[in-house]
Amino acid sequence: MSELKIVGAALPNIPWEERPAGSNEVMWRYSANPIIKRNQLPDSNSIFNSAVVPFRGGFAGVFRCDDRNRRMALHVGFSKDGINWDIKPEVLRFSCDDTEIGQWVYGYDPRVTFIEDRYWVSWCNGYHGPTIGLAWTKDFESFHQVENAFLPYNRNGVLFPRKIGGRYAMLSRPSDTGHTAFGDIFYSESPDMEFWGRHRHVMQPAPFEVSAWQCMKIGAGPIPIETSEGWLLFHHGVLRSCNGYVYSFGSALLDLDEPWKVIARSGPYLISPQTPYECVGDVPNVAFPCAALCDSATGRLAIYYGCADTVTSLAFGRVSEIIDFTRNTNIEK
Ligand code: BMA
Repeated sequence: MSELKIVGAALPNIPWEERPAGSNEVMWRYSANPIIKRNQLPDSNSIFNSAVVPFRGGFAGVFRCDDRNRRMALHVGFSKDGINWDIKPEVLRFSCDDTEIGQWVYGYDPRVTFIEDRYWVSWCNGYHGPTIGLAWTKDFESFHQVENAFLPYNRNGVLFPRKIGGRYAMLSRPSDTGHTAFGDIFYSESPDMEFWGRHRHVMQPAPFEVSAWQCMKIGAGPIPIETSEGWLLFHHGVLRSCNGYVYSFGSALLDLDEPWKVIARSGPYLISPQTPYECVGDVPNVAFPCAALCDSATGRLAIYYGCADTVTSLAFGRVSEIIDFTRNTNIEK
């Protein structure tokens, strides 16, 4: 196999900790998790399922902060090192040309990516049920909301970091009003970030006997990472146990030009809720990734994931090892 190439900028200041001595885990947790506590803001009940990107030599992010009325809101944050975050106490509000669309109802589970000349935010946006909201910013101060990408109900809208075949591209997970036991990932294209179509099926929950952690529903996580082997996608999966839902995450490799074609998909999870901060909180047993930083020069990777719908943590890995793991444990035949 030729040498792996990762597309994207070098990120020498990526938050990082080496794999603990004696560990054989493909991904390992940061020793000082969780990095963001539930009550970091004066009025926050929980801060989790949040998205970060490199910004002006440091990092910026959009954070899901549920307040003490248990309203779901988004907040902007900045960090020099990706670990210690200054999250703004005021809620993020978008400007929007259309008041019907711009009227804020609720928003959660943001993702952020840089495309061409601006940062795009996608999130689960309340509009007669959850759908995919889209907005852009250049400075993380003013944010401009555009049309919702899809009809409700839809969640986990994740943009690709560049146009594919000349069009913007997004993964999403059509669903319904509740936590119903279904959910496949689809691929959609847009010429202009407003009209979305050419929908393609990407992947469905795995059979229970094959990979039970992802057998009930699945959803795309962080922005896919472009490599010479394909797009590296992290996705969460849900197991319905006798004691409630369990959210873990694993990995898949998607075709570079036709990303609805799955090259490989991990059978085992990478991270499942096992530590106290993942198992205990407002919603126990949740590990839910929404962002990844990658240093293309070294292949080091840092994933930000929400824990128990309460706090935010970091896990580390190496892109080449995760691709090998995905191929070696492939369940897509
Ligand atoms: C999902 C989303 C996530 C949440 C998860 C577990 O459907 O609502 O925000 O982390 O459920 O509660």
